[in-house]
Amino acid sequence: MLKALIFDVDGTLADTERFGHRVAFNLTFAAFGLNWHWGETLYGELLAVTGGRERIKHFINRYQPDMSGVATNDLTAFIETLHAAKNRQYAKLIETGRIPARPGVIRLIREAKAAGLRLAIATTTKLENVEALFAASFPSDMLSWFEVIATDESVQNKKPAPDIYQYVLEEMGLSAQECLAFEDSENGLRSALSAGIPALITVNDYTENQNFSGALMVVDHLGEPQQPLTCLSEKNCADFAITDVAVLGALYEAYCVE
Ligand code: XBP
Ligand code: MG
Repeated sequence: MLKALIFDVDGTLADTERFGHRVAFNLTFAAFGLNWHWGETLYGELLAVTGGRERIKHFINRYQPDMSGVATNDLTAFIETLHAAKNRQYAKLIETGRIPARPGVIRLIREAKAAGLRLAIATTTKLENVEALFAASFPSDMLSWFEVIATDESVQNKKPAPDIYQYVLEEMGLSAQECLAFEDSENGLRSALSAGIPALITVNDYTENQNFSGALMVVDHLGEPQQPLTCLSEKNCADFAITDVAVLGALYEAYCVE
């Protein structure tokens, strides 16, 4: 029986990458006097590396050969400082409320709670970033509906490793077959599937051309009555305009129950 929905954050609940994290990284680089700029295209490429600290490290290795002489400890400390400053910038940007929840997200969370489904979050970003997003762009108290909020702080190996989803399952005392995951990226999908959890994908501009083989369904967004979704996967796309609890239940019964 379907018991819980587990949501990724960045790119899934809201389009936080292009106008949130990316902008915050650039403001931080400028504040530190670095002439680095992550344009939209470069950021799309850098997103292959999950985690802000890991992304900065990858960027330095790939694009800043001048820094190759810096001792590893110094570099790690520098990246840590830069990343913490980026998250402060991110919180300021998010506070303005400029990044709303994606279509259908708040509706589905409400319906799921009303239907008695349990809720969790499995994200690569930090807890403070999740809190900032919910405070600014979600109904008050909604974050407290999530009984497990698994973040950067929860596990060591980031997506596409299964660790974050395994952590959520353990905390909730559920098996993978009792859950559905919501993701926007190939790394996120691989993470959920490696933990055995079926996953539904809502793509965005950064991820629409990624490989989503194995996904339960791929859609452009979760859909609102006034803003119907478009199904992008060949399989499992019945004729429905929104992803609601009844649709999820039907998909689950049809494709996830052995
Ligand atoms: C997406 C990520 C994150 C964000 C930036 O995570 O890979 O690294 O880009 O956040 P998810 P941090 O989709 O799993 O939420 O800088 O805090 O890592
Ligand atoms: Mg994501």
